[in-house]
Amino acid sequence: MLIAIIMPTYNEAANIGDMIRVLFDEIFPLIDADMHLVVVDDNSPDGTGKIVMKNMATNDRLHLLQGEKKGLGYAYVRGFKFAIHKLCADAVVEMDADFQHDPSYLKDMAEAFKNGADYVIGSRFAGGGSIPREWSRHRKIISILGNRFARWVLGLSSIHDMTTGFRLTRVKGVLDRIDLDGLMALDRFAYKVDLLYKTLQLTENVVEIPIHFAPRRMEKSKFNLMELLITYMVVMRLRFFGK
Ligand SMILES: Nc1nc2c(ncn2[C@@H]2O[C@H](COP(=O)(O)OP(=O)(O)OP(=O)(O)O)[C@@H](O)[C@H]2O)c(=O)[nH]1
Ligand SMILES: [Mg+2]
Repeated sequence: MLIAIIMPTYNEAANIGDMIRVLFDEIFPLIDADMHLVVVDDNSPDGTGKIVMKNMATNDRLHLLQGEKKGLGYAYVRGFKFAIHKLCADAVVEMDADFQHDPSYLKDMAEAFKNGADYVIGSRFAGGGSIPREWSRHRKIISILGNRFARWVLGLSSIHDMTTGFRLTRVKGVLDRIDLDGLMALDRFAYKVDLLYKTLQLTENVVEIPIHFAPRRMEKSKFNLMELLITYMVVMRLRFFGK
């Protein structure tokens, strides 16, 4: 069983070295699967790619895809395709590089997949999950209400987190049936809602794992109000056009 973690990076030089070390030295040995990490770097000017390359010299389960900066969804699609066609992965994981997604949840996610789940959602809003206490009140309200709005509009009350960036997806019969290039808003964070919606049309075999979403460890956030606005537009388009 091969699980590929797809990790997009843009200017994450302060995080990526630690992340590679924690994953390969501490987390992957605890998981009963062939674990690979695919870093999808958009030619970060801070040298993120160079750090990955240095580590690749001694690690054949670490991969780097570099390209021009087209946005988060495009980076993920490049990573998914590599995992599906080059690594023949059984599952892929979407995960951030800034330690907001605690790598220790990977063990539970892999376990749920092994037990038959097609889709494992790291959920900040399921009972027991949380968003960072350090976030401003403004950002907390946007996150909570935006998520509730999307759930309500799309009638997906059984799923508690519509925009989480931490998810495992089975390849066979699920991810390989989705037209990845046709997803909406691939240049934005909002592709996540469309991908979630399309994945849920293919399977009901879904497990939500409550996660504590930590504050970003280092470097700057790439999230902004435009991401939010486009997410609303994707939600409305899915509601009224279904695609
Ligand atoms: N390759 C690539 N990676 C990106 C791009 N935008 C963001 N990322 C990465 O995607 C992940 C999520 O971005 P963040 O800036 O952490 O967004 P966020 O978690 O919503 O915001 P914070 O809570 O403030 O960190 C990080 O690993 C980023 O480096 C992009 O355009 N291209
Ligand atoms: Mg982040």
